[in-house]
Amino acid sequence: MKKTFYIVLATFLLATYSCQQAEEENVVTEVAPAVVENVPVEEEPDTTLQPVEELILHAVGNTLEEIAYAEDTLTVSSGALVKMVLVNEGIDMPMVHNVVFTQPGAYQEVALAAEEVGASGNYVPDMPLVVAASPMALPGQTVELNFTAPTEPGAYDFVCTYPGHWKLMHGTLLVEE
Ligand SMILES: [Cu+2]
Repeated sequence: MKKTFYIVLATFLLATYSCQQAEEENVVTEVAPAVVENVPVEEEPDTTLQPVEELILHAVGNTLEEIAYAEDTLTVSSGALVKMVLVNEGIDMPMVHNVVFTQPGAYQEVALAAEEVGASGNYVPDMPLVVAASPMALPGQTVELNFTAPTEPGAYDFVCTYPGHWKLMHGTLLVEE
């Protein structure tokens, strides 16, 4: 009778031990997939795969009759990260220039709205027609502008929004697929 009790007890203990072992195994198998799931998170920053394109634009001329952009057409790929540099080669005031990219055909409307905004608003109107705008470059200054090119291909405009400059200073931003 006692022997039977010990056998039952031994079987019970063994069963309990096996159960604990199974639970421990379960814990291990639960941890393993979590580690695997973490791997793609580390590989996630794919923004580095977005193409970066560099543009340079020169503002030239030293009288209000001569002012112009040296380049009348700039080309970028749709959706590209654009690193843009505007070099103001003017020497005297008021050869103050910026570059504002606008929706197709909108450069004049944006430039006239910019005159209303004035110096306190940096001559950049807050309107959907504006795609991106650089700071003002004083004579001899170089300014930078980083922006994302429109995803919709087309012939966009760019313009200097310093008062009166838009008539002579505008061009085309070709956004290609
Ligand atoms: Cu200008």
